[in-house]
Amino acid sequence: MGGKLITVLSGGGGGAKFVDGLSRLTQNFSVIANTGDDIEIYGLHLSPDVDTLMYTLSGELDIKKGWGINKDSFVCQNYLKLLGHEDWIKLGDKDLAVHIKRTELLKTGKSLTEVTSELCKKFGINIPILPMTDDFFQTHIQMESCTVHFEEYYIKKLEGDIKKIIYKGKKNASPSENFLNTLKDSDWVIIPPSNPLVSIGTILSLKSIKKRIRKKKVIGISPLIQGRAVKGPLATMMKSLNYEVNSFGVAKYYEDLLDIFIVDKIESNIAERIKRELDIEVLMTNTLMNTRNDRTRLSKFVLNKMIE
Ligand code: GDP
Ligand code: FO1
Repeated sequence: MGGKLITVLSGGGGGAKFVDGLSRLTQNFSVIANTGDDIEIYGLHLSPDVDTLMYTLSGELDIKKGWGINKDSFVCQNYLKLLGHEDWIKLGDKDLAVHIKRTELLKTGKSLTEVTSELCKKFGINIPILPMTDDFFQTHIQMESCTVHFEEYYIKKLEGDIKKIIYKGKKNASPSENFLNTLKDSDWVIIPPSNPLVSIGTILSLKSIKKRIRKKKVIGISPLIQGRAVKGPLATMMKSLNYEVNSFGVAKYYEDLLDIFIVDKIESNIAERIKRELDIEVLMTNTLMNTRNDRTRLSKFVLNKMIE
């Protein structure tokens, strides 16, 4: 790999766990964070995937929930509820402080990239977490009877078929400068087991990004194991949108980008099919990241393949 950087595209769940493992083996990478989940709540700018990455890498994450800060309290949120505020999205007191600080810094005219970098410094994180864009971008989910922000769909666990994913802002949003620079300096791009439709697809929807990534070596890891998501609505979403709900469907989604795809070791049939029908090199290993060891082991597996 020499001194070359690695670019990792990431959502907040599977992506953050993988990045955590990778950070224990190398510091030579940057993380591009999906900002399609960004939303304004109580006038504050939330950047859920940036925050999950930040809390994970700093060891502050509430691991049990998979989001928010460990041992946080909800005094402010509970009081807001008493005052009649909607509380479908739970904001812990410490978490709120982060959103207040972010919003305040953004109001001074700083970009989301600059603000994220400042926050990361406070959290003692050396790995660059780079928002995919500094421009307005929100992922919305169109359902039969309504269209909602992805956060609302995700947190309220809304049921029913989804009709369309809307990348709001896509036309006017540019990839951040740091994203483009990091990509330029990278030989390899890693697509960890994140949601292809609303975490990675969001990043890939930005102008020129797919074209730039095609010039790199790309290694991806399936977020589905035996057709099931480890967490979250991916399987339901894929079914609604008529994708095959398994690792083959994910490989097909990334078909024009992938050089190597990693599927779980219990998926040998699917692995064969991906090789045969999509002509992508497929590797098999345990892809479930339950423990810190799992995370490092999977990252090592990926790094070893890059060194070969
Ligand atoms: P989100 O922003 O919270 O949705 O997180 P990501 O987009 O980064 O990741 C969500 C996806 O990661 C889901 O589809 C999960 O199935 C997948 N995922 C989470 N943990 C694991 C894991 O340990 N192994 C694998 N293979 N996939 C995982
Ligand atoms: N996830 C939940 O399931 N329930 C919540 O109330 C919730 C609040 C929340 C607040 C701030 C934040 O940064 C993330 C939060 N999350 C919550 C997680 C978030 O919905 C997910 O990370 C999604 O963005 C999926 O990627």
